[in-house]
Amino acid sequence: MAPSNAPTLRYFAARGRAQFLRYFFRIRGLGFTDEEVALSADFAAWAPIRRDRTLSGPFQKLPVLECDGHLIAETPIIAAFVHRHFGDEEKLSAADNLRHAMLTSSLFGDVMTPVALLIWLDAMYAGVDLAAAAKRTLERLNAQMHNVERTLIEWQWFAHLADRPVMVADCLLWEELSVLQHVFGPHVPLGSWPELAHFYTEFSGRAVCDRELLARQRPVTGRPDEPAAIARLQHALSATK
Ligand SMILES: N[C@@H](CCC(=O)N[C@@H](CS)C(=O)NCC(=O)O)C(=O)O
Repeated sequence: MAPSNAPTLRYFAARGRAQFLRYFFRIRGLGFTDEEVALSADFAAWAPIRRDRTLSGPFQKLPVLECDGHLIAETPIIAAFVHRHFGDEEKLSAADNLRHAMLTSSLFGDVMTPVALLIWLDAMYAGVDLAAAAKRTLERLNAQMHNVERTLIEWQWFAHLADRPVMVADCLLWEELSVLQHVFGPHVPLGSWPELAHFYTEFSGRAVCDRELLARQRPVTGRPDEPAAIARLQHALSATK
């Protein structure tokens, strides 16, 4: 189903909870307005938008998606809406739609969220043991990605990728694999997830994703001076070896 109007994606100038949607719209050639709210330590650009619930949505947070008269908040709900609205739900069986929903839910809750929390951790909790937190988070992420890989093999996700268009869940999986490498650098055990590593390098949307990453070099989160925070995390992980 083709939407009548191009949607507007409103989010911070960060990868965060919206980058996978940027990939999806671009890979599928769907016009959209990528409305970025500038990041700064005092969130000056965000304050007036936050106050205006016609822009910031019911919970005054981003992302929101404006599409065909709807103002949709909450990342998982936006992902489900996009999957349905742009015709992908009807291309899949009921079982496969459930699988796509399960994968996106797990990637939001078990990968995207802990990575963002870790990036912010020492800014939020002064004196926190960053090395211990980074090590434990990475262990849990590693276990999670093993489970994701095993399950996607069982679901024959990779075997059937070429039989359908790139969908929201693929874009989210690619983005989380990219973020894990960006944040954990040499510590991320990509090689121990061979099927995920293969998906990452061979993804048919990869050139578009790479172009988007190069065109706008956004941080993962709005944490001030995120590169230094990521360097501290990687240094802490090296020191715990
Ligand atoms: N449950 C929401 C969380 C959204 C959220 O926390 N967004 C953050 C940016 S990633 C935000 O808008 N922060 C600004 C604020 O809370 O004022 C979702 O899944 O979309």
